[in-house]
Amino acid sequence: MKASWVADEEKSKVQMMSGADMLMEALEKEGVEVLFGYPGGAVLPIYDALYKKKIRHILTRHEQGAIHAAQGFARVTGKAGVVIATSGPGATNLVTGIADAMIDSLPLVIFTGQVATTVIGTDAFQEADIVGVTMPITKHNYQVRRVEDLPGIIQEAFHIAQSGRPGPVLVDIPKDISTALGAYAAPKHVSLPGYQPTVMPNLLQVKRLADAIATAKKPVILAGAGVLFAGAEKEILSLAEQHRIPVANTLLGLGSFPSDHPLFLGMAGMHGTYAANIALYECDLLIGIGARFDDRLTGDLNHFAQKAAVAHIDIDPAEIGKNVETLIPIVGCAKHTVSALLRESTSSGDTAEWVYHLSELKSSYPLWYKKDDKTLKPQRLLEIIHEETKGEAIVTTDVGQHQMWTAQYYGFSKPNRWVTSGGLGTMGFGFPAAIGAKIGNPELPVVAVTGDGGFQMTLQELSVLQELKLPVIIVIVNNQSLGMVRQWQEIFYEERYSQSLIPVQPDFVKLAAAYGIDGAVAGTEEEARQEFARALASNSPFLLDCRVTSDENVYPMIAPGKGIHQMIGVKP
Ligand SMILES: Cc1ncc(C[n+]2csc(CCOP(=O)(O)OP(=O)(O)O)c2C)c(N)n1
Repeated sequence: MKASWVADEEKSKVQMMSGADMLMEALEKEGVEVLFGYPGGAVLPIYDALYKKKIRHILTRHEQGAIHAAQGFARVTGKAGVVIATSGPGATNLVTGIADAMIDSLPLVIFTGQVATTVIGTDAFQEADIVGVTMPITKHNYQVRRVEDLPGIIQEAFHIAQSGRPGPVLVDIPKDISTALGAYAAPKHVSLPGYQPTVMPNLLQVKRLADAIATAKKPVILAGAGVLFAGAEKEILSLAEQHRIPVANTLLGLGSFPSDHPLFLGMAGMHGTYAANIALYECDLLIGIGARFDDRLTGDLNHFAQKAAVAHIDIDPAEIGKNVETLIPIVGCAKHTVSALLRESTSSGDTAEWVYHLSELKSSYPLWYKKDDKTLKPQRLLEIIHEETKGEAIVTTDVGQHQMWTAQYYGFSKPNRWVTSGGLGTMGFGFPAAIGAKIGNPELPVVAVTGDGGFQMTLQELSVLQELKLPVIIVIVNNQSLGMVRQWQEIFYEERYSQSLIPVQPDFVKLAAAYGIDGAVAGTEEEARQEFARALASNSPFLLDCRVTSDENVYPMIAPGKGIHQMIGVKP
């Protein structure tokens, strides 16, 4: 075994290869099966090397489509999404997706072409300093200056993107590096002394948390996306059930806890449930797991968990204490940390009264909307989609009201089926993300819930659906407005609807038809159910234009600047 490995290494040491071929070799070594990208001058040698390879390449119709598709792929598979774009405009078209992946901790490896090293800094054709531009929005980035460095850099890039707190890593490859011949040596292992993410928790801190659990009367778990990245759903369920601790989710943490579980309070934050937000307000012990405590979750920090001892479990030490003062900081992976906690915490506090109080709040102040079976209510539409897919689908969204209604009404109960742009709030994300999600997980139905506004930001990717015949169902929640903007203008700007109403819309069904995609309009519950069922059964691309009531608002809501307990639109 050893001898053959040595022989391989010896052989590879003397092998001369172009930079582009080294890239292909490295991608194969990383087990990459699919790339999302768009060609251009600076990456021509890379695309030429790809031509000879079996790696699948999805040609999106815009680089933003490629990166959002890679994000959808990463979100449902847990593997790095891989993107290629050319220099200059190709690279800058990726910027929104890179920032989005950074804030939502999605593993991506992005290869950008660059002008030749001989002309860097001369404002050469299609030159943009993408390394400089993306410095603050990547977990790490590189510009390759020696062809021999490529295999090692690529190995590091995958390692950094996928380990610790995942994130996007960019590798900028000047054109002359892609064409240069170099001695290829397969890298052996990554050695980064300055980057050693802490996976195992400090057991003394775990013991402190176990002690706090043993005496807490009003504990609550806030489970974020870190739980999903770590695959710690079972451990969180055991922790909650063992100690009778209610659980709330962040927006991105949905799916990490069964939505029909009696201890589940729902999503917390700006459009969270009353029970979840009051739990975070009144609790005496808050256990945050893989969550960032961002402002959309906490509301005014002066009112957030003020009566609580805060324990924060996160793999990224920079998150702990960043927004919320933390009494018990635990750096570590959610799975290992909660496993250690389960071993350590043998006694529970008396939480019976607290659990009863919160379940009363849950049933007394549920999510609500005015029902009307003659029109199509957007909330009802999401319930119908849940019923028709039996809650099993992968659902992606854009940003706005439809995103919040999906989070509130779809009822996610399984991990890695919820794909949304949480931190950056990127309109145009949902549809291309659905393409990547379907490629990553072809077994499950994939539904892209989008707004009539957001869909028009990346609808060129209909061409990809057509070409690949990907059975993605696009559901446009068509309220003929930039709904979330309209809602804020209604509530906080005395109904001055400045640039948010869009009465003239394209005929979306005809638009889909132009791409050879079947579609339908739905204006009632009945039509929505029928057409959605038809779409699902067709196992083909489908666009459903849902004409929902246009003056609907997302409630409940924490008004900007208010505390988490000061919600509007709560109705018994
Ligand atoms: C790229 C981008 N531009 C602007 C915004 C600000 N914004 C947030 S929600 C929203 C309205 C979205 O409208 P639509 O896509 O129709 O969805 P709806 O809210 O109606 O469901 C806007 C403009 C954004 N989030 N992203």
